[in-house]
Amino acid sequence: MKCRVCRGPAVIDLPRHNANFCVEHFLRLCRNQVAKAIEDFSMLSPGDRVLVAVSGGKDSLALWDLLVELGYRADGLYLGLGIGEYSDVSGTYARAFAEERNLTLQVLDLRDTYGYDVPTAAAATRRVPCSACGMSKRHLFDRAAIDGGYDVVATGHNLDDEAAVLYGNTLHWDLEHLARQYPVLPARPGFPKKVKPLVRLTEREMAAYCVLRGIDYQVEECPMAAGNTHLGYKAQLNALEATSPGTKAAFVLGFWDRMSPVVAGLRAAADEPPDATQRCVRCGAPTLAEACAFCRLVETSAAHAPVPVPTPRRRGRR
Ligand code: Q46
Ligand code: ZN
Ligand code: ZN
Repeated sequence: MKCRVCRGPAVIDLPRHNANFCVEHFLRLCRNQVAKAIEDFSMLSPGDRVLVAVSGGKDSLALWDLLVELGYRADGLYLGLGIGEYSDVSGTYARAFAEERNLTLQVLDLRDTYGYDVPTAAAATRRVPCSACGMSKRHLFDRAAIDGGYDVVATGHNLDDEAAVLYGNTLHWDLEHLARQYPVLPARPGFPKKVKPLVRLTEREMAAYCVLRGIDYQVEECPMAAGNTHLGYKAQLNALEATSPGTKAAFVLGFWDRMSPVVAGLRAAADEPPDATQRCVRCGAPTLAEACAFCRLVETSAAHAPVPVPTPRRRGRR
């Protein structure tokens, strides 16, 4: 197996590019794919201060590494979600990554700061854990970015994540979410700009990137993700990709290239703040109610007795 670029020994085959790559040229391909996504979607400007949403998994740590490699000023924020051993180990990897590279990592723990964790919030609200978790993450990353004077929040959503979401949105013809599915969300009053620079790279490529860059990361899946419909969509898309390499990239990148002009009007409407002048009486975030959804979640969850975490499912490094 030879590298397409230098004909040296290759370490990875990428069927969707119909090519193999050595370490140096695979890492360069990853940097180029991120740079292209940033340029194509006007995600970042050279002097931007970037806040990376760090989970301790392969995608967010690879993203942080790639942004620093590309010369961006990027700090990290790790949220302790209180999902038992899974969160403890994830936090250890995030801290180690930052310490080894002398990067700035803020750490915020839901239980220590707000008196709840994700399993307890799920029980208190009687909704799936990802609902309370996602709302907490969105609110706290937004707030940290605004308070810290960051220009943009970067998240590690990759091509597989976007393909699974697009697949679900398309199966249900969910026009509102199709309109919102875009790798850049502009800043608006009370909310920072948000970008997804890994949208041209797959999960497998991000795992390989971490291994080749010596980045240790949390390989376990979140124990609260069991039954998540997106995992099923990913499996189906992987089956399509195996028989027809490039399907996922064509699906997602083609959507943004060809469907975005069609849904642009819907997206502009979705990006409009409901009422930029109305603010949460507790935290000051934009909201339609007296207290924002996050502050109401905190109130409900902190009053609930702590709920234990399910045992994590084991899986190997991909
Ligand atoms: S951490 Fe949170 Fe994910 Fe776990 S509870 Fe769901 S949303 S699956 S990225
Ligand atoms: Zn090479
Ligand atoms: Zn609030």
